Amino acid sequence: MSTTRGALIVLEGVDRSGKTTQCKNLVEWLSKSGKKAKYINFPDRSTDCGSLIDKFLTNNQEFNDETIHLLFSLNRWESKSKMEKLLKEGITLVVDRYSYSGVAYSAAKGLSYDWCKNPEVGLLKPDLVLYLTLTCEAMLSRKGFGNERYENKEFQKKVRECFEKLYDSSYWQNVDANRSEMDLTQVLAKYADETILSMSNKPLKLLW
Ligand code: FDM
Repeated sequence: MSTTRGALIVLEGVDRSGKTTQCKNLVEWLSKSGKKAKYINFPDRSTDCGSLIDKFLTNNQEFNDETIHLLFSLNRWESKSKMEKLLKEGITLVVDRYSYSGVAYSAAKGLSYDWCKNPEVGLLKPDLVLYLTLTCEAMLSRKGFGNERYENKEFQKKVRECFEKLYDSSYWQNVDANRSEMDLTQVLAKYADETILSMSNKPLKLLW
């Protein structure tokens, strides 16, 4: 008996756009409506590679731009088989950041888009990217940035521009995050539901 597959749904957006809260709300909403769904996030700081990334983000270790880029990519590669298995078991994955953060944050530091995309080629391609948009003013009015690397407004503006260059209307959906938490979850859930239904019998695709 063949099982219909789960959908690969990625949430992206600049810092403070509410991605993590929304990913968790979405998993809860999907589970309550009888669908199998799981939260996954990148970087996954629980692996050896993830612990190096954590040291870098918390300013306890330095890497040059290329090296940290490849570590972020490796961190996705080490999850690929597990993700594929879960999707084939019919579990929808709601992923907090993915290759798009990888490219946008490194390109914002000046690396070329093509170079940044290359190590991502062959990873699972999301069925849907929900890109949470916020105006600069709304981003700056939200609770302050923390102490991790990249958490400053000038850099975040550059990251936003880089994300916008990655936009692909064939599987991206921009969603205005400047609304109440529950309203936003409802909007995302509608897109997620449509994708789960339409992708259930389609083969998984690969980036890029
Ligand atoms: N980040 C995240 C990257 O620079 N590249 C990547 O591939 C990924 C997945 O790491 F500043 C950056 C983005 C953010 C930080 O923060 C991770 P959170 O708070 O754990 O999402």
